Amino acid sequence: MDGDGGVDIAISQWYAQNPCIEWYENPPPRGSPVSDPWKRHIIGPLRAHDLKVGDIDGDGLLEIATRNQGKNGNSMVIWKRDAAGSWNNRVLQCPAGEGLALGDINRNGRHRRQESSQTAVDQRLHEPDK
Ligand SMILES: [Ca+2]
Ligand SMILES: [Ca+2]
Repeated sequence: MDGDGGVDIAISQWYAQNPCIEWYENPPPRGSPVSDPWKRHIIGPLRAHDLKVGDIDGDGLLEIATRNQGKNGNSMVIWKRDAAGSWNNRVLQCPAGEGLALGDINRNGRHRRQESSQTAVDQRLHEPDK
């Protein structure tokens, strides 16, 4: 998440009163992942059942794609960090359901979000935001 070579962890709080998306900074290369503290960073105030991290727009920086579940899973949220380090998001509508995957499905060198839905037979592909 911070480009320092240490693999970080992104999660969503689910049961908190004010759920949010957050990431935890892996101590390496300055420390140990098992004995040093992981710094917590807040991304934004939305709950997500599904979460994937990838370079969706091909600019070399990681974005986050999230989705809720069931009838609340009728939208995906794309999170992108700006030059100042703040995370901005965009909500995209999709069929209700759950599941989320990233992949370069049309082989253009960039990830595309692929949603899967337990209630929809079809799967839809969405172009990444530019
Ligand atoms: Ca890191
Ligand atoms: Ca990117």
